[in-house]
Amino acid sequence: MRSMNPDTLARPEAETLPILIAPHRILKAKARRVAAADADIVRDLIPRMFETMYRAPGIGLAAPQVDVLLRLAVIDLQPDDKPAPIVLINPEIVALSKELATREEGCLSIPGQYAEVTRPARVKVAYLDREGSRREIEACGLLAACLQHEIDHLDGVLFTDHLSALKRNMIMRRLSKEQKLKAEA
Ligand code: K1U
Ligand code: ZN
Repeated sequence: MRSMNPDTLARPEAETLPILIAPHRILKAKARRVAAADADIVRDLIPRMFETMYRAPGIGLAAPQVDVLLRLAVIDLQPDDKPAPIVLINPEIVALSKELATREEGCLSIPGQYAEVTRPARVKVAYLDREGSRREIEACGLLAACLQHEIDHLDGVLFTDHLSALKRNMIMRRLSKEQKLKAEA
């Protein structure tokens, strides 16, 4: 077996996984915590999630988006085009700033749709890394938004849930139309 690329945590031979598209009941479900008994599944899933995210392309991916209801997510913002992979197992938000920030978000489960989302500007997250070591990360900017977006996925929350019903319905109608056209093509 070829080894894992230590830079990206992807494996060249890792198969990509199909990404669930909203509306889908799995995307609205709460994922369960990763337990010691899940070690083999998680070890196999991580490179496939990175490969799926890099190929999409995206900067994050949560396990429920690939039909796995576990509290696991991967992120890579690739600052300066250099890999900076983060594996989050059982992530928990331990602090959120009162200050808010608004930025445009997309979602691999809501392809082609973007909207301005307002969230706490800074976040502190506790999690286990892929070796099972306890870690904390403090973030602002895009990483803070991405951490909150991925943790939302683990609780069945989509970025559209942060919008008004009017904007949410508009995005979901547009997505449905575009998906139908894509299926017909
Ligand atoms: O979880 C997801 O659906 C992935 C999502 C993460 C995210 C994006 C923006 C703000 C918060 C969270 C995406 O990666 S959407 C695609 C995207 O943002 C992107 C794609 C290519 C290059 C750069 C960004
Ligand atoms: Zn998303």
